[in-house]
Amino acid sequence: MENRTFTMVKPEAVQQGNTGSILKMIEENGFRIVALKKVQLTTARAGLFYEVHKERPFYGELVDYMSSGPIVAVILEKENAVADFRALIGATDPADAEDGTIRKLFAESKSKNAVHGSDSDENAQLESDFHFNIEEQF
Ligand code: IDP
Ligand code: MG
Repeated sequence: MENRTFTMVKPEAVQQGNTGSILKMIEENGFRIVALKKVQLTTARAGLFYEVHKERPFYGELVDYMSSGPIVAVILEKENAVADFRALIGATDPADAEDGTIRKLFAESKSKNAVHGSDSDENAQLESDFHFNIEEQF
């Protein structure tokens, strides 16, 4: 799955009505939507998704936040998808994100930072499988 990545539009961006603008930017930057759904994670599912961060001090806050409202989960396809998508979203903290990036434009804070982006091909595959079965991918 080297040409795919996984993203979520996070609860605050969905709630603020930014889903469409964010998806438009993603498509305009050459990513093809392979799968897409709006879903609210339970705290248990959010905890599982972010299990790699469970020792980090912000884990509890992150799990509460990510289960606080619906998210939009998306699988994306493009050559060099993981790295190109990380470049498009910008740094974790919008204060450090470059102008024109999704987080610079839409994020509220380091925790409420509008979008998720997979950090490796391996995690893109795991995260995509977490949210979608094969019949939901086109
Ligand atoms: P990333 O989303 O840019 O890959 P990670 O370090 O993987 O950043 O962190 C996962 C998510 O955890 C971030 O997107 C953000 O929502 C949240 N987060 C990261 N660092 C902090 C922090 O210092 N305080 C609160 N939340 C954080
Ligand atoms: Mg990460």
